[in-house]
Amino acid sequence: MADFKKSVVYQIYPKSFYDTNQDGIGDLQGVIQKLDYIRELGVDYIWMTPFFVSPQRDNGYDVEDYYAIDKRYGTMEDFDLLMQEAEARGIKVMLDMVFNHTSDRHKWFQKALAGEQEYKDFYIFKKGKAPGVPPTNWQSKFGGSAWEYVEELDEYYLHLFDVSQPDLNWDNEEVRRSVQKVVRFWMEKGVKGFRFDVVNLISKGKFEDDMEGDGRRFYTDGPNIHQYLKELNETTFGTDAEIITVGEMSSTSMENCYRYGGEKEKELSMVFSFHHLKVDFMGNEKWVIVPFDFLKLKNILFTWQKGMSENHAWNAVFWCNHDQPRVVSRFGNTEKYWKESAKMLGTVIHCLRGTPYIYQGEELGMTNPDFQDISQYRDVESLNHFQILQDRGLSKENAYQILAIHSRDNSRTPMQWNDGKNAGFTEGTPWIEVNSDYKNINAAKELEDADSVFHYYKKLIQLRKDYDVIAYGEIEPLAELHPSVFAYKREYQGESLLVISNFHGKETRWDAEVDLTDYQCILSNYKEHSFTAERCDLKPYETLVLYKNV
Ligand code: TEU
Ligand code: CA
Repeated sequence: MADFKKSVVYQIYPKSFYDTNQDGIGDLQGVIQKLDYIRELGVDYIWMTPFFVSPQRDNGYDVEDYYAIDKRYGTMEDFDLLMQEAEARGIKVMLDMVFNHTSDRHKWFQKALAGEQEYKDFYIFKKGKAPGVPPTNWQSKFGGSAWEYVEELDEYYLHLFDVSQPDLNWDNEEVRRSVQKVVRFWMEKGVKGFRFDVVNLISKGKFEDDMEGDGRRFYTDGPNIHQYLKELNETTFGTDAEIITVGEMSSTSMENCYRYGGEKEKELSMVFSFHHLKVDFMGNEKWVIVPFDFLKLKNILFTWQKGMSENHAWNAVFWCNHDQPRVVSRFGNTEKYWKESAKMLGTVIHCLRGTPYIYQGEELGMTNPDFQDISQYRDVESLNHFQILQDRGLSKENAYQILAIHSRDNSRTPMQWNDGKNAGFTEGTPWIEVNSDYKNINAAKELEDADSVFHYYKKLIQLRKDYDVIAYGEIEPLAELHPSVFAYKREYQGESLLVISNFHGKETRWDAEVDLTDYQCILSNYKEHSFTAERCDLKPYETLVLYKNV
């Protein structure tokens, strides 16, 4: 059985990882060449975001052919070699399956557009309510209506994401069978993990106008979702106990996640949820500037930690991915305490109950690039919202400030390998600009520095292997109302772990709710610490991992 509780996953966004043929786009050969770097870090899995044939309107989350590699990334031979080379290093490969929608260039959709009923049933086509009025008022997650009119058919199709990403109709058994075939194809290639993109959106409910919101309550965690996941499990990865799975759950509820990631449910190994990353939103509105709410962040994380634990379900724990800004820019400090805060944030996540995910460059403390002009952005969501924000009356300057904080491109700048041209990512012109801080923040420099963020992440990963309490322990929140301290206790078979972190740039004191006698510090981002049996005095962004075995 794959012990995903002892494992750490490293996410690779191939487009921005390493370019070997100098076309400015990272490729599979690039991943192969950097496998030794990944092994050095000590992770168990690499999760590769989609590299299948795609028009790349949404960087591969718009799949045109699930069975073939996009030429930009390489060939099937490259993929097979990657599998071999990864295996030789004890690294397993997790693929990203995008089954809520396809690209509009997928042959199924092309046939649907040509009027073939069999394939129209693969998607969600509906008549408008009246001429020029879409079937419902639902909004696309990338802005605008979620429906697109097709004149030849006099019908609309649903696209919860970009107009080029039509939603599949999972209520059609043929769709479910086709998708299962794709999973089995990649299983036969030795893939040992799957991440399922926005998988809690696949079961659509009633098609009604939403008078309270953007429509999400009608299709999120929909009526047949658990049945469809159980069926997918049974017909594909459930036959191989070595395979781990994670579902990306958009705007989900905890009650549903008890089942998605439930030990006995036979759905998925674990779930990504995002509520803790909306603490710098206004409700569901991301395109605003508000300081992050620290108490809310703790409250959400702790509520999920306890709820999932009590209900025997498993979380993926993470700050970063290819859709999120860089965490050190978001919740840390990119100036005086860059290194301290990057290490602190890593510690908070890695010692929680759940499987930690590291997004490429996070282990170096990579930051948001602070783009100043729309020409620097590539992401369809950012480009759409740059316009939408101005249509709402905001100035260009204001729109830029908001993008610089929230754009998904913040995490998509090239991986910073060294201080040479384009940070060593490519000799050509990178598809998206390199962050200008690469002379200070890069892998070559950090590999040589024993005190670097990289070496600290290495220790965090190793800690999970060395201490069962991190992988299997219960969790108890501490300091819940403290304005700057994030603290919790883990316990397992006589082992006790305390993780105490200062989330702010000022010294702070925590009057401990637990007796700190007999605890030893096993990891910290400072050399000297000050704690007694009753309290902890924490320096800016200080983090302490204390351990005791009775
Ligand atoms: O993302 C799903 C998703 O809804 C968000 O992460 C989204 O990027 C955010 O809400 C926008 O504010 C997944 C993929 O991770 C993302 O890259 C894809 O664009 C999306 O699905 C569509 O496949
Ligand atoms: Ca390339």
